[in-house]
Amino acid sequence: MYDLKKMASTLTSDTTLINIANKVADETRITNDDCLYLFDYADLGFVGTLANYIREKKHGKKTFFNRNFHIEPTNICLYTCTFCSYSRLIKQRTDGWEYTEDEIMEMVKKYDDKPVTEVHIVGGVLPQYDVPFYESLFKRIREHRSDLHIKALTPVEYHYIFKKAKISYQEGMERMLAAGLDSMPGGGAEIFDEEVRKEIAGGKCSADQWLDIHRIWHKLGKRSNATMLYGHVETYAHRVDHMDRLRTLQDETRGFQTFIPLKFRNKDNQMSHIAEVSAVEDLKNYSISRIYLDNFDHIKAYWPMIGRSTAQISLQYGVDDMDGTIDDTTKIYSMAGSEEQSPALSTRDLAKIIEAVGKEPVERDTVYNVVKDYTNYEWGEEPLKGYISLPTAN
Ligand code: V47
Ligand code: SF4
Repeated sequence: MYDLKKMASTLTSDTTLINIANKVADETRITNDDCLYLFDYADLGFVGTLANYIREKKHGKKTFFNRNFHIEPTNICLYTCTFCSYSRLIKQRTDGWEYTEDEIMEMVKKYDDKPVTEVHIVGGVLPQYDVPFYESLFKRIREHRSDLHIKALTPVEYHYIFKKAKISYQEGMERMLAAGLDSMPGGGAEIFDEEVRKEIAGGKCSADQWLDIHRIWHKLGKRSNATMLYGHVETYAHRVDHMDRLRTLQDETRGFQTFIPLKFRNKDNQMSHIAEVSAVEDLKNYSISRIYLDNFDHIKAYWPMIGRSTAQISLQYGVDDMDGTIDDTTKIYSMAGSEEQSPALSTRDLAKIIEAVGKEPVERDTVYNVVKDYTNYEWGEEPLKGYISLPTAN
């Protein structure tokens, strides 16, 4: 590794920033005040240098991705989060979809001959999608394809369905585990600050409830992810507070695998009047989260939301994971205005995107076991048979 302390002093004469760089070099945790100072005063070059140093120390040039597909059981939702472009309210039910268990199983079966390792299930909240529904669905998926990792639902859904079933979070998560749930995705976290949460995600589970459900799940020996929706009405202090609550829980349980910053996209929602933040802000945010969350192994750039180009650049700014091939199976971001309208990348294309910035592509499973290391892989001329379809060329 290079000498970060020396490098930092060539980048800035600000003693607070130099002290933060020294902490990173010495593997000393930065404080909330340090974090806020980085947001307020550091430039992209500075935070990027620190973040890439940490990223290379943890993972070298390895960049992870997986092969997955999404199922969104419904886009109709009882809640009315102001940032959500995806949900159709009950009133506009004709615009929406509500898949039955059999229809969802048909979607799963479409992947029977594909080498996917994960199904990611998340959607709106409606009464018919309750504890018995999900227990039965998870059991059927497990029976149908035992090697497919089920990453499903967030505390938003769990809080709702457990309350409806009048069972505790503990009993509920134990039942989900018994039915075949393998891990939890990171959604529904938004911003933990109570005031902001009330403004943008009123009515759904609180920050404490979100954290409690993850805590219980981790204590059952299982893993999950965490997200942060940024770039809307929150301040930098709110972002620091959000990451502080995650870092604190992670100290207790070590159950989080990946932190996924989600950039607010402003198409067709109640916050469309708010301009989206710049790519520089996105890269700063990735970098600072890499620096602050010293107890998280991975930082993910979710390319269907941020776009493949920014995701590619983010690999120099602390990010070591690009999520998956997706196969055009999620609508959440195309409906919110992402440049990725039909998100699908073949394994080969994901690998090429990663290699183009000098990194090494590694296919992982959901819990970061290496499925295949594609470093220096000979792809040949033709797309590989059986791989998920190639996207449009750039
Ligand atoms: O919680 C909704 C976000 C999340 C918008 O764990 C929006 O591997 C931006 O959590 N602009 C759901 N974001 C998606 C999610 C996720 C995605 C990929 C991987 C994983 C993982 C988790 O999407 C919601 C919300 O924060 N979202 N609307 C919007 N307009
Ligand atoms: Fe419903 Fe989730 Fe959209 Fe909120 S973000 S309205 S909980 S689908």
